[in-house]
Amino acid sequence: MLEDINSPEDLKKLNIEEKNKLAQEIREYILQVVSENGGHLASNLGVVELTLAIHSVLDMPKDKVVWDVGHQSYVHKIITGRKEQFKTLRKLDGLSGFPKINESEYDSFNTGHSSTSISAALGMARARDLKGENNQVLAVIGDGALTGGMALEALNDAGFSKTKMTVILNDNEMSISKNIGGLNMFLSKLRTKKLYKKSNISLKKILTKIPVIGKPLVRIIQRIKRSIKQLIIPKMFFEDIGFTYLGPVDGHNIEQLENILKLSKELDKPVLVHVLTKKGKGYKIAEENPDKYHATAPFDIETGKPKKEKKADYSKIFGEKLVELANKNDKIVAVTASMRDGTGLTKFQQKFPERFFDIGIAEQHCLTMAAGMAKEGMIPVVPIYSSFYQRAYDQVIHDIAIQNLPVVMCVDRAGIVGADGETHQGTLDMAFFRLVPNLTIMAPKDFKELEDMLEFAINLNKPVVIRYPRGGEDNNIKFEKHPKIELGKVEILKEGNDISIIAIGNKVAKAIQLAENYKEDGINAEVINARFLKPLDEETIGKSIEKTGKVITIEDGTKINGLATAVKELIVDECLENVEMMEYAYPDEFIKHGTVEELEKIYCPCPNGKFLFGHERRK
Ligand SMILES: Cc1ncc(C[n+]2csc(CCOP(=O)(O)OP(=O)(O)O)c2C)c(N)n1
Repeated sequence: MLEDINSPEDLKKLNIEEKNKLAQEIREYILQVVSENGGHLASNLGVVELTLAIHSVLDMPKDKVVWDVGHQSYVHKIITGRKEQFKTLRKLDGLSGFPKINESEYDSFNTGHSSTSISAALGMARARDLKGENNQVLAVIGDGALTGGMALEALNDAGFSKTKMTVILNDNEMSISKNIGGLNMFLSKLRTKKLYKKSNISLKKILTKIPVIGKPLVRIIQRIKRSIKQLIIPKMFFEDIGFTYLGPVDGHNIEQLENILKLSKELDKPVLVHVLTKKGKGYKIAEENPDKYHATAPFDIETGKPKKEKKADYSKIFGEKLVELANKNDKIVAVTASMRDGTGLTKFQQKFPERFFDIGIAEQHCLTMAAGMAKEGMIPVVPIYSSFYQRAYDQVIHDIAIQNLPVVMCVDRAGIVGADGETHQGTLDMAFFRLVPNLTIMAPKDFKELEDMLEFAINLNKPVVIRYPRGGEDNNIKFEKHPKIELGKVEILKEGNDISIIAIGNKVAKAIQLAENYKEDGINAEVINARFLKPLDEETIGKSIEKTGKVITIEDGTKINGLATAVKELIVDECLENVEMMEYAYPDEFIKHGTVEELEKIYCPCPNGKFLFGHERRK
């Protein structure tokens, strides 16, 4: 079947039985490619039938679909002319794992971060109305993403606006881990209403008897349905805020899905279609462990085991140290925005369930809630991926920094993260956090320094940011010494007179290697582990630069407003004369997808591992 599908038009020619066969083939294809390339498996296996139904009923690219988070867009990509390219999924210059408007006209809007789809779709629907056009606009959002504030803000606006659009709620009861929260409790009431399902079936029967669905008739049906439903479902939230609620419908039954989508198309107002799916559907190992197979590294299909042994990573070290510290200090609490496993908090939850809070995919609420706890004497530790901290910037400023509250903000996945691409690269946090008064910002050179920094941060009684990368330590360098962390003080790793190499975080290992390279040419470099981006150890760094007259900065952040900028400011402010400077930092660009190693090479300005200065550089 799949062989003949090159566009949604080909799909439309198939009958339901053929579409079911196609669904099976697509599952196998996704499994094959993701097991080789890595990627988001379980979410995609769960939306195969839903995606086929959407493409059967809609007329894309005229009609628009916004995929929330976008990690579940593989099926959509496969049937919109990217079947062959799908083999290059997440590879450098290959297909992105997320929708990209530059990749295909079928991708209506870029996504990657959660809970944006309803806002974007509503914007598109309003633009359509202003232009006098009549295309369909759909947002496909998971029950996890629905816990994000933006999604609720958008529902509020869309329901009230009466704008014609459809929100498909893909409800699999899972975020990455089990979904949480009051909304989830509400959805579970909807899921179990058998009577309500029946009323849908009768609705379908009525509709199939009528060749052309007249709008007034649909409205009458709506009214009947509504009155039945109000009897059954107390406080029908979606309807009360202005949506017509259709469902729940079996998300693996293409025929039922097509029927309900056709009905939603006829309604001239905001509609929410509640679709029940199973995460990991069709691959037993993922069905049983949907959290583990939400996003996966390459694995063996037979056993489900990863192809490469997983080594210790910063998140794991962080989680273990936090448990150790929490054993001694009962003020420590851990808060996660739906990323318990990814941020290393699983053990903490097991050990201290009452001091662990998963608050949903809601980074803004997460930080302000943590601020509230800190205000009342707790020490909240909040690990969030760097790119998701972007969401909570004002909460960090307004609720934490201004009140100088002791929240320990752990920025996981800092720097280039690789295959997830531009929405997930963690390259901006140093730049945006450095602007904020009252923040202390640090980055460890290795695991042990992360442990020391975490302990230091917990005792600091001020807002602190600790940033660390995805994955593990740099295996080429083993640091023997770990002098005590002191606020705003560097660690001098090697003394020298010719060049000052100043690095931060996991790039400190690179600084050591660079110094070794220079040694071959008889150049004696001083190597400084900055430890703190803020407050910067201006005295020690200033003296070193004054001594050598040449400085190299290395960081896994942007050229703008990171370590390089801080050192430049120091040079100018202190009137250090005749200083030559080279910086190793990421350019003012969004960084594409590929492996971390490939991307470091592309975005690294030192081709042969050495930096040139002055006239040599100009040549
Ligand atoms: C702002 C933000 N925070 C966290 C994430 C990480 N994340 C990606 S998918 C996901 C769970 C999504 O659950 P749901 O919307 O129910 O979709 P499903 O995968 O279950 O289909 C999370 C937390 C993200 N993409 N964006």
